[in-house]
Amino acid sequence: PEAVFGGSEVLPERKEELKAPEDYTVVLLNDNYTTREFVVEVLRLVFHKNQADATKIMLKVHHQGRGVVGVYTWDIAQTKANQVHALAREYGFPLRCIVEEA
Ligand code: NFA
Repeated sequence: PEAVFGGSEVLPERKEELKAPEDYTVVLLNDNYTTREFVVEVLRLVFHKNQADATKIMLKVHHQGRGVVGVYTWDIAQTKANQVHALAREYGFPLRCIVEEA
């Protein structure tokens, strides 16, 4: 698409190239085995949530099946998802999170 002059539009219509890169949502998924305490610890360690916010997110995931943890660049979102899975494996929990386009 080209730039439109003579109107109010003076910028190229390439919104996908102008969008800020913070566009990947990390979504935490519920399961029946991971302890509530472990989920809260992961949210504090990996996502820098305080106790109150971590607890709020954990309960939302527990009751609704999934919940948004945060929105990040692609690299940061993938790294955090990997950290969650590495910690879960290390402690023997099946906790999962997914990265979705915002
Ligand atoms: N549903 C888990 C339990 O009852 C807790 C949990 C919350 C697990 C959020 C995963 C995500 N022990």
